[in-house]
Amino acid sequence: MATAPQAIVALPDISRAVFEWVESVRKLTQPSSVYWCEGSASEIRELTAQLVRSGELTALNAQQFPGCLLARSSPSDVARVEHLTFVCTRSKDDAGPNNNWMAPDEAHAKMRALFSGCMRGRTLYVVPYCMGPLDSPYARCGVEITDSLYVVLNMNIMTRIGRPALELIAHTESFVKGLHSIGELDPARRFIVHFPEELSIESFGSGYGGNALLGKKCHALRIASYQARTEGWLAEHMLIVGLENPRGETHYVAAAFPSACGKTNLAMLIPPASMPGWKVYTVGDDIAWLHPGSDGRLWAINPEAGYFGVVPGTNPETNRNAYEMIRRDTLFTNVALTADKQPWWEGLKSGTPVIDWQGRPYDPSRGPAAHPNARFTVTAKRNPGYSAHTEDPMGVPISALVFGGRRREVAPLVYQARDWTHGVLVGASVASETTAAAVGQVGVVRRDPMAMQPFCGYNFADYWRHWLEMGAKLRKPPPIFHVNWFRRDAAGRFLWPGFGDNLRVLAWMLDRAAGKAAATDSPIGFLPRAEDLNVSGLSINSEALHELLTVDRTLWRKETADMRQYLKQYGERLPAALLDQLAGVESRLNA
Ligand code: OXD
Ligand code: MN
Repeated sequence: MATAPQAIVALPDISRAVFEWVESVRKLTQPSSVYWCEGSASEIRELTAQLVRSGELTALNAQQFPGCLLARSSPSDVARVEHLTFVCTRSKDDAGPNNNWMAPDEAHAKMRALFSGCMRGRTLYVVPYCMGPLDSPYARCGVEITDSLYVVLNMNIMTRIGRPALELIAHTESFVKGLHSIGELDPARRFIVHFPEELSIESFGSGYGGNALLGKKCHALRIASYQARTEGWLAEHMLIVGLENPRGETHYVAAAFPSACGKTNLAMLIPPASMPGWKVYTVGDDIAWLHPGSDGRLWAINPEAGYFGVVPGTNPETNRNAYEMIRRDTLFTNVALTADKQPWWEGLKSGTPVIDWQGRPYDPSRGPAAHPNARFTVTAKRNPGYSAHTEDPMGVPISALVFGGRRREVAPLVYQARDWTHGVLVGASVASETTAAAVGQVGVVRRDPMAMQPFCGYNFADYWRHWLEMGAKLRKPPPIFHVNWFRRDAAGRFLWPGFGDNLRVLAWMLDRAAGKAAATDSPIGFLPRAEDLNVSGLSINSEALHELLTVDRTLWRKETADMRQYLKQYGERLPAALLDQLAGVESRLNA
């Protein structure tokens, strides 16, 4: 018997709560039309074609880079703006010294004035999205309203947009409200504000990824970290990578590094030829949502569906998989062009730039051809190392947690925290040289605890307490490590080759986790001896290896004093356990 075709419910009729919010924003922003995104492939093709017709996107060389497009930002809108990013909790102390704070009423009034009538003559796009696999109990949904089609196309790659997300919202009755307008792209009228207590985000005046793709940093880190604290999980700035050893056993590692410090490269690592039998699978390259599992272990999902990665430096030697991945169906932002419209960037090692990232004839005296923070947006499924477990609703079990920073000196290649509590101090102590991912001076060392300085949606003191409590809940907490791939010698040369050879360090960690590898007990934690690392086939001299694995007590005394000073600002709220751990390191250094 034939069944009657099911009537398709119009998108605005799926969730009353979403419809009412869209209506209130429509009245405020006064767009000429409202477009609800269905999320189908044909719709995305049509929206893309619109941007190519309008000249906002340039189609790249179709033979060499099929399906690839180039977008150019306004030159003053090329990175995250931490100084214009606010967390607006009722109490200032709940945002903490780690955030810029504004009172919610003041922030609402400021943003209302900016958004008022800002979409006149424009289309308002409604983008329902899901962070995490649609069938995962850990997934969370949001709706981004934006007047930028470029943002819609990026959100389509980075998240799961459209009807299924809206249906999930109607079912769960909960969603994060994200309101975005590019405004006039005027840095003087640019604000990215978060209301964690209201589960809402308002972003005005920027079209750049971290400021404008609200599912990413704003939702999946700032709002999610706040939600995670009340719900008993962690939202972290971490990649998730699966490592299969030659015996066929796969273990997953989650690793936090500050922006533009190689998370995507580590997540997509290519094993060196001298480590046959190892395989690497990527689950995520930027964000991990970690939950205690019923088995006492820590489990992780990647809330994102794509990569928004740094382009410069990518080449077949540094990361063959990334290089292959971005040769088709990739949206490039702020790269240069060759004469035959192939994308070009510093570190590519082939081709010649003719047009720079601003669309001008390339002139080396004006700086690099591609912007140092030029990006690719690409679906994770294009990654040749895409893990078959990426979409597992419960995620993957984590065997080791890693923190790292970019430091010329002080931090050795790797060390292991003595236990979870010490590991929280190790994470809280991360310091790193700043990069082009955020507006500001590049190369200055700053504290970036857990690589979350720009992304934690509440007071770090409460966040560290939450980390300590999470550890207490885990019957089998993963060991915690710290790495530094960026140590230099006196002449400024990198001591460690990095990239694929980082697997040597990861392999030691997994052996430590399994209780199989040796280490020496140092004042800052457990370090491998040179003979504990697999360096076969690696051309590194023994002095360099020795330097990489040495703790300089004088530098570390300065480091712990600096850390003590840094922690002071968190006052009474700081968990005493962290100061106890710090005192332990100090006394071992002085012993
Ligand atoms: C990013 C960042 O874009 O951290 O991932 O800035
Ligand atoms: Mn990031």
